[in-house]
Amino acid sequence: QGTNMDPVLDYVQQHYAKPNPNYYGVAKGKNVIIIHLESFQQFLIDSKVKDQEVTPFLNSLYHSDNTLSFANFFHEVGQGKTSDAETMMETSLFGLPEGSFFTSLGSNNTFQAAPAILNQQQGYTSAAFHGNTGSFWSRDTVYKNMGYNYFFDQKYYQQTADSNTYWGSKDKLLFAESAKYLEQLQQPFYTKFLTVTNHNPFELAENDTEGFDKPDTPNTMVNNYFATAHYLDDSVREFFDYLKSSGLYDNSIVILYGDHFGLNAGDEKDLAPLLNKDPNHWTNFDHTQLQRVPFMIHMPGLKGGIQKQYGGEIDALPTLLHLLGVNTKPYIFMGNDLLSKQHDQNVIFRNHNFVTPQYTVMTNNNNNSLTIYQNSTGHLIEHPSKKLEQKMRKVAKTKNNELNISDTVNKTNLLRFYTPPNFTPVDPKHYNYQNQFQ
Ligand code: GP9
Ligand code: MN
Repeated sequence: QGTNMDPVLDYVQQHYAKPNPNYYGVAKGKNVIIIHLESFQQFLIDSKVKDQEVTPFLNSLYHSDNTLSFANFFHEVGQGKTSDAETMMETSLFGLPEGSFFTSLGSNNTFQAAPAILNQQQGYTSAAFHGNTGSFWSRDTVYKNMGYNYFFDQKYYQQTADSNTYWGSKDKLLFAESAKYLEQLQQPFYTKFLTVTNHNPFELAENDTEGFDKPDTPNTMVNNYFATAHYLDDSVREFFDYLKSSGLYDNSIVILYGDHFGLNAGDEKDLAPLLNKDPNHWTNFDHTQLQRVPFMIHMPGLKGGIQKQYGGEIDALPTLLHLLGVNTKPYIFMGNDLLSKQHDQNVIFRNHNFVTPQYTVMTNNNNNSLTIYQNSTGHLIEHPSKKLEQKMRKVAKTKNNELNISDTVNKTNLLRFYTPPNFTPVDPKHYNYQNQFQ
């Protein structure tokens, strides 16, 4: 066909990790509920401010025997922020080196995305719930290409004087008002709830965080971040209460993930004392450690526990599909199953820095040098051995190749030339998000 699919297929085949037999299919036929925790960083889990737990409910989920909790899971977004996280979570391809894949190409490209795969393989109905305007990040068109059956955007939620923050419906209202739509969905369903309240500048009315005493750092952004994270935590607790009382909890698997950092690099020195770190010795290593975000998989009866293996957003979809008993081999995915013995634990960021279970590595494009930190100590390795240096260069090469392959697929819309067996490309014309269930 004159396309560049061969190197892509080679990479995907080599990089495939076969499912862990202890987990393959354990969630087969369950409803899938994905909770997108806006700007939520892993350091919030188990953190305390003035003796108060910041996120008591998420902490309880993190430590639940029925939750697979990934302690070393990193966001991998670029400028496309939330939309990059969605790209990775739903397609296991990366966002672009510049800009947002959703807004620049997502409205026209062919996808192999979770909603379509699950619909065609296992009869799932899909829906996205988000309290911001539907056209933000071009979601109203991109979701059609992904095969989302329903998209409930801002116009499906009440708009009153105090129902919104700048980014849309407050999270508690989003969850509460989504129930009436959720209940009408054909099961099994694949759904995602995109929260917004914990978004920069983290502004929220005092009475929404009553009883929570913010930190008193000199940085308002830092102080507010803990308050909106606390609110988000409580909104998830309320949603779980609803899931349990409605009975949906018993036949659902819930995935929770943080999309990316909330506090910018410039705010980290003010955050440092709250993490018992010295702001005067804040390094690139420390900054990179803060790129951890939650990834939790919760289901009644699931054999959970805190997972130490390293991974990132690119790995979420193959992990989930294997739990649902879907063979991922036919699809063009860049990530691989976090639960597989063959899982690739090297995590690349969009700026080409990367982490391995042992090292955190900065790549300097100007002089092609590597700066290597030891994860166990946080120390810079001043004079790395030739052997270590070579090993890290090899990782850099492989992972950069992964980014390049993903970019080629997205930038040249390669999936239009490659239809996996038993997959029908999505026709966006079949989807319409006006007047759903009203
Ligand atoms: C907007 C929300 C925020 O709808 O998803 O996106 P972000 O600014 O985090 O990319
Ligand atoms: Mn975001």
